[in-house]
Amino acid sequence: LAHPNVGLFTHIRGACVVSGNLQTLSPKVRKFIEDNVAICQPDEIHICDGSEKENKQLLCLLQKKGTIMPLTKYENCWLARTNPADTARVESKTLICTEHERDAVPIPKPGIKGTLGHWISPAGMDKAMQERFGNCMKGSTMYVIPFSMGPIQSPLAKIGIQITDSAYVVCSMRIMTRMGQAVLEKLGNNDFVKCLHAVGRPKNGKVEYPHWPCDPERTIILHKPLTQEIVSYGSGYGGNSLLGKKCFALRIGSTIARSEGWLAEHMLILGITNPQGKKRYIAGAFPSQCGKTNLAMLTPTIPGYKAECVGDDIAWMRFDKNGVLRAINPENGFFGVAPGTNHTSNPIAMKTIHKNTIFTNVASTSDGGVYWEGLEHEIDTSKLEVTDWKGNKWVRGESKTTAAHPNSRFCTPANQCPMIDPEWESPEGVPISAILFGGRRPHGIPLIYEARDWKHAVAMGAAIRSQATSAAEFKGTAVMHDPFAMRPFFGYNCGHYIKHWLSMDKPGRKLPKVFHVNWFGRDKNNKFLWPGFGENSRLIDYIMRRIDGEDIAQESPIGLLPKEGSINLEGLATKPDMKALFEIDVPFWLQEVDSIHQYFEEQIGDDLPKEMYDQLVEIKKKLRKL
Ligand code: GTP
Ligand code: SPV
Ligand code: MN
Repeated sequence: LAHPNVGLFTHIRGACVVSGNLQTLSPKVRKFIEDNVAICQPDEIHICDGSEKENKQLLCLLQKKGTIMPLTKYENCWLARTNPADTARVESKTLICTEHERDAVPIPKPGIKGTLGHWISPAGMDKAMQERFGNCMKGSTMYVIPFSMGPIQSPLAKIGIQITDSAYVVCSMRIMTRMGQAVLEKLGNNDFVKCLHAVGRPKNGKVEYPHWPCDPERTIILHKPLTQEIVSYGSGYGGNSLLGKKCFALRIGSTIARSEGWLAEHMLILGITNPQGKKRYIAGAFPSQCGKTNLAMLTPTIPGYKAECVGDDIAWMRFDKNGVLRAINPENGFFGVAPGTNHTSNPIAMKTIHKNTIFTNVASTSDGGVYWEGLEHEIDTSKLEVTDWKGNKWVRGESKTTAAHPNSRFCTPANQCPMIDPEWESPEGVPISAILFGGRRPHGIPLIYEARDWKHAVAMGAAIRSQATSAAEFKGTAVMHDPFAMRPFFGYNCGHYIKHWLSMDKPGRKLPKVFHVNWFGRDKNNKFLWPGFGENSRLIDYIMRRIDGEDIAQESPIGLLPKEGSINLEGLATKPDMKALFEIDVPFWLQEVDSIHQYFEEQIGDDLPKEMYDQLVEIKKKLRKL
C-alpha cells in the first residue's frame, strides 16, 4: 500500500515530481522529503541525479531567470550577481542548537559578549523554523541534492541530502561535492545529514532583486548536532547555502569528529616533493581570506621543488592504525576568493577557472570575460567596457568603488586544477607530516616559528589572531581572535575542542610538526615585508628540512625560530628585511600574551584546558628573561 501522501509516487501533497523517481528512494530519504514538502509547499519536486544533462537544464533556467549570465570568453563559465545585501557569511546569525548552552559555546565572563559562536535552544530552533519555512517554496521547485563529502568510496566520507529552492545552489553543489545518483546508491537506507535550505522572501513581500531572491533581515543558519540537521534560511551566498561546506564539513563535522576521535578542520592540504624526490604532505589552517587557496596552489620559486594540491579549505584527518595522521579533502571543488588572483600570484588558479566555473560578484568585461582587483596588469580595461559586480558601468581610475566585491568568488571543479595531487581522492587519505597555523598580522608576528611540543602546538592554534576580512559581515581590519581559524565554524564548545586537540597526543602516534606562519607582516610604509605567494616555497623548504630533522632551528621565548641564514633566499631580486621579519619585540609579545590570556579567561573560562594557561605563563617567563 502506498504512503497516503504519495499518489503513485508522482506527487507529494500536490507537488509534482518533475525529475527523479520517488519510488527508488529509501524510506528515510522519502520521509525527509515528504516532511519538508508538507512545510515548504513547493509546486514541484526535482530529485537531482547529478548528470550533465540536468546541469545544462538548470544553467539554462538560471540564465532565463537572470540569475546567471554566460561568460562567452570562456567555456561553460557563468557570472552570478547577488543581491548586494547577500555577499558573505553572516556569523551573527549562525547558531548551534543543543539542549544545554554550554555544549555549544563556552560561557563568557559576566558582562562580556561571547565571540565563539551562538547558541539556540531546541525550542528556539523550532520557533525560528516555524516563523520562516511555512509555504516558503510556494510557486517554486524543491530540489533534492544527495551529496557525499569525501570520495564516495572512501571510508572517511559522509553523506548528506540537501533540500533547496535554489538552482544556483544545485549547480554549485555539483561542483563542490560529489552529487547525484551514485550517492543514493551508496547511502542505501542509512542515515544522512539532513540539510534544508530556502532562499526565502522578505516578510513585506518586496523582492528587490528578483534574479536573486533572499531575505537578509531574517537570514538564519541553524545546526543541530544531536540529530545531524542543518537548516538555512534567507541567503543564497556560498557559505550560508552550500550546506556541505562550512555547515556540514566543519560545524556538524567537528561534532562527529569529536565523538569518533578525529579532526574536522579549516585547512588546506598540500603535497610537496623536495629536490631529493621525497614527498610529504602539509596541512594549514588560516582564517578566511588569509591564503589557504593560494598556498594550496603554490608554484614553488626555488628550483627542484614540486607542489601538488589535495584541498584548499577543509581537511578531515584521523590517525590510522600505524599512528599516521591521514587527511582527506571532503570537497570536490574550490570556492575561492577572486580578487588578488592573477597569473603572478596564482597562475594555477588562473588555469583552473576558465571552464565549467561559476563566478559570483566579480566584474565582467564587454568581451565576455571576468575582471577583478588584481587583474590590472593582465586585462587592458581601456579597450573594454567593464561592468561592476552590481551591474553598473565601471571605469578604472574614475569609479570610486571596487569593480569586484572583495568577497567575490570562483566556484570551480578541483579535478581541473593542473597541479591536483594524484592521491587527492585516495580513500584512506594522505599522510600529514606538518601542520601550519597562521593569520593576517601586520605587526609583531614573525614569518615562521615552530612549536616545541604538542601542548605548545595546541596553544599556538588556540591563540591564532587575524585581521577581519570581507568573508563575513565585519567591517574594517581590526585584529580578531580566531582559534584554529575555526571561530565561525566550531560545532561545539571551543574549550572542549581544544581539549580534543590535546587528546590527539597518544602513545604510538606520529604527531605532525607544527609551525606558525605570517605572510602578512608590514613595514613602516605599510608594504608587505615578505613577497609571499610562490616565494612561500622558501618556508616550505625550511619546513621540509625541519621534518627531516635538520639542525636549523633555535630556541626563542615564543618557540623555535630559524637559525640565521637557514631560509633559502637565493634568487630573490630584493632581499627581504629578515631582521624585521624575525624580530621578537618583547613589549609587543608581553602584550600579545596578555591579550590571549584575557581572551581565554573572558571567552572560554572554565572550559579552557589548564595546559593553555601553562603555555602562556611559560612564554611570559621566557620573554622576561630576554
Ligand atoms: P577562504 O576561501 O575565505 O577560506 O580564503 P583563503 O584562506 O583560501 O585565502 P586565499 O588564498 O583566497 O587568499 C585571500 C587573499 O589573500 C587574496 O586576496 C590573496 O591574494 C591574498 N594572499 C594569499 N596569499 C598571500 C601571500 O602569501 N602574501 C600576500 N601578501 N597576500 C596573499
Ligand atoms: C570562508 O569564508 O572561509 C570560505 C568561503 O571559504 S565560505 O564558503 O563562504 O565559507
Ligand atoms: Mn574558507
